[in-house]
Amino acid sequence: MPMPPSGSIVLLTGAGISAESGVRTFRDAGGLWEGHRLEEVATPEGFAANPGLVQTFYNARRAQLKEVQPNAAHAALARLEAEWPGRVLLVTQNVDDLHDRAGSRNLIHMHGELRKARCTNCQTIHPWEGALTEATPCPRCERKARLRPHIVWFGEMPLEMPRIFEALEGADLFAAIGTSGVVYPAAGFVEAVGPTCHTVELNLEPSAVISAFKEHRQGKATELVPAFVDALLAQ
Ligand code: BV8
Repeated sequence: MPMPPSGSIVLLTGAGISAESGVRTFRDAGGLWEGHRLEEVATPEGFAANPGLVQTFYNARRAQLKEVQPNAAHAALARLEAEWPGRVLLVTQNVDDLHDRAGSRNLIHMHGELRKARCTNCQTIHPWEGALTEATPCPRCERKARLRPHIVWFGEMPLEMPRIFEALEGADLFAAIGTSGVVYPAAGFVEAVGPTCHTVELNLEPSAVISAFKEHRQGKATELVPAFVDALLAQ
């Protein structure tokens, strides 16, 4: 892999890295999550129309986090961050906490996190483990019916975009892992790196943007990612 020995690495992960931990991917559900259409459960309009349905949908996914564990791919990326002499930034589209639990620290959840709630009255973001209901008061401003999942829905601006694009511009290596390349702006990140940056896609299937990558490796994340990290750390 052509890159300087302490170069800057930017990683992008999607649902595919958590698939082998038992977290359903977005595409496997065929765009239907637990039988719900995207528009119903992952848009601000859906939340406004039926907040109870959306809170129940996210409460179930938040509860599932207690039943799943990080896998060897999550662990390998945490090891890369700990042992690589240069900068490593991990940007994840995933709202699960598996990268956090695997030990990744320089981590951006660009689509938000299941284990956080945001008050639409005072904008405070709270760590949140249990269920959210319309009756739950905001711990800070005490207003009821104003807490929502701290999740970026379709039509909403993903988080920390300036920081992500700054890292992409200076990257010597960009790797996209387990993402279908359908959802923007994440799918466009590979186009935002400089001309000398090496780009590689690691995926079970070719993504929608595979042609934009200089290299691609096909297989399961728990096999590809540890080998990818071993090769980087051995150079
Ligand atoms: C925005 C939180 C602008 C919710 C999510 C038309 C064209 C282009 C773009 C658009 C368009 N119409 C609308 C848009 C914009 C829209 C978009 O891209 N829509 C798509 C559907 C066309 N994007 C947005 O709305 C974004 N915001 O654009 O804002 C703006 C500008 C100004 C001001 C305000 C706003 C916001 C997008 C964020 C939406 N929220 N998540 C939740 O999770 O509940 S996105 C959702 O899709 C998931 O979070 C998921 O992370 C994400 C992407 O999916 P993937 O992670 O890639 O997962 P997927 O299942 O698709 O693929 C899995 C992959 O893993 C596959 O490739 C598979 O092969 C692989 N795999 C499976 N198993 C394994 C594996 N790989 C390795 N090993 C395995 N074992």
